[in-house]
Amino acid sequence: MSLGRDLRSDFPVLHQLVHGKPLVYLDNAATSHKPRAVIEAIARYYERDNSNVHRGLHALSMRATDAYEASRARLAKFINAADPAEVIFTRGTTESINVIARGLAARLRAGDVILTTEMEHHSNLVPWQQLARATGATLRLVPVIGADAEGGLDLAALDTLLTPAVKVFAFTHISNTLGVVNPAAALCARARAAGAVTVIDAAQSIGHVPLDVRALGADFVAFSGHKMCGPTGIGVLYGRRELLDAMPPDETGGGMVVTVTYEGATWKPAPERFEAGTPNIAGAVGLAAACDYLDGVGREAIARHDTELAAAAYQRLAALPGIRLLGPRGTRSGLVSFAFEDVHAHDVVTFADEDGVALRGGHHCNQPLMRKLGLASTTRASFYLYNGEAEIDSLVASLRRILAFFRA
Ligand code: 7TS
Repeated sequence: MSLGRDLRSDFPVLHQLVHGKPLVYLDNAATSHKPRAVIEAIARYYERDNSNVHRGLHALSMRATDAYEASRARLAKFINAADPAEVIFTRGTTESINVIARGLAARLRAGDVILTTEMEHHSNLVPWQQLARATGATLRLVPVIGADAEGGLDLAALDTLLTPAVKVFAFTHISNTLGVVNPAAALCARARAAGAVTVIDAAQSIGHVPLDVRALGADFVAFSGHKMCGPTGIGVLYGRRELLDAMPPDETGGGMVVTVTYEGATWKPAPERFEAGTPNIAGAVGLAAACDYLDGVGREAIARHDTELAAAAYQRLAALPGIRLLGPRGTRSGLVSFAFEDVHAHDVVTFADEDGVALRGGHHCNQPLMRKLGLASTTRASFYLYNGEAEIDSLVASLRRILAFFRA
C-alpha cells in the first residue's frame, strides 16, 4: 500500500497530538487535509499577486487574472474537459448542483421525469426535489439492492425507469455512506440513449480516482475542492459547452454581463456567465496546486491505495462481534460505514476521539437512505493518500475498547 514515499510529511496538520495521542485522521470523506504545496500556493498568491480579476490593467490585476485563468485551464486538464470555458468555479458541489438544477428549469414541463437514486447525498437530492416542485416534473429514484445496500444500485430497474419522459438523470459517482462505486460511464451512456441529460456528483470521486469527463460521457459534473486536498469555498461545475451556452445565468451582477443599460443587460458566454461578482481567486489558485499535487502522486496509485486500505479495514471490522457493515462486500471505494446495534454512532465517535482517531458518526446527509436501511446513523472511517495500515490497527483497537466499555 505504499505510494512511494511518506506523504504524511507533506501535510502539516497531521503532525499533532489529539488528547495526548497521535492524530489518526479517518474523516476524509468529509474533508481532506491540505499539503504544504497548496497552503504555500495560496500564501504566495496573497503575498505577491493579490488583486481583482478581469477588471484592472495594472500589473497585479493582470497577474491575478492570469493566475485565475491558468487555474481554470489546470482544472480543465485535470478532468480532461474539451475547453477551459467548460469549467465554472463555484463554492463547491452543493452550489454546482443547485446552479445546474435551476439552470435546467426551462427544459422541464409537467409530466417530465427527473431521475436520481436512493443513495444520494442531500445535495444531490433536495435541489432536484425543488426543481420538480417548481416545474411540475416528477422525481423518481433508482433503488438500492439489499438490506445493507450491499448490491449497490438496481441497474435492472433502469430498464423501466429510463423512459423518454426522463429529462435529467443525476447520480453520485461514489456514495459517501456506502462506498459504492457506480458505473458512471455506463449510466451516462444509457441516459444519453434515452435522451436524458446526465449530472454526476463527483464529490467523493474527484480526489480519489482518475476522472475524465469525456470518457465518462457526462453532460454535467459537480465537485468540491476541499475533498481533493484543495481549499474550502471553491469547487467546480463542469458542463458541456453547448449546454452551458443554452443555460440562463443563475446569479447576475458584475463580471458576467456584456452591455448594461438602465433597462436590461446581455450576458457573456460561459464561464463568465455563471461567475457573477468577485470570484474566489486564491481558492482557484489553491485548487490548481491540489491538482498538481494529486497528479504528482498519481491518481491511479491513490485509487489503489485507498481501496486497499478500505478493503483491509472492512475485513478487520467484519471480525468485530455485533457489527453491521454497509455497502458492497467486494470492491468498494476508500471508506467503510458500519453500525453496532448496542452502541450509538455518536458514542463510537466520541470514544474514538479520546484515542486520537477522527471518525464521522451520523446520517452523513443521507437521511432517506438511513431510514430505508432501518438505521438512525452509522460510523464511517474514510481513507486517503496519507493514511496507512497502522491507522487501521488504531481504529480497530479503539473500537475494541469502546465495545468492551459498553458491553462490560
Ligand atoms: N455529494 C456527496 C456525495 C458528498 O459526499 C458531499 C459532502 C456533497 C455532495 C456536498 O459537498 P459540499 O462540499 O458542497 O458540502 N459529503 C460530506 C460527508 O460525507 N461528510 O461531510 C460532508
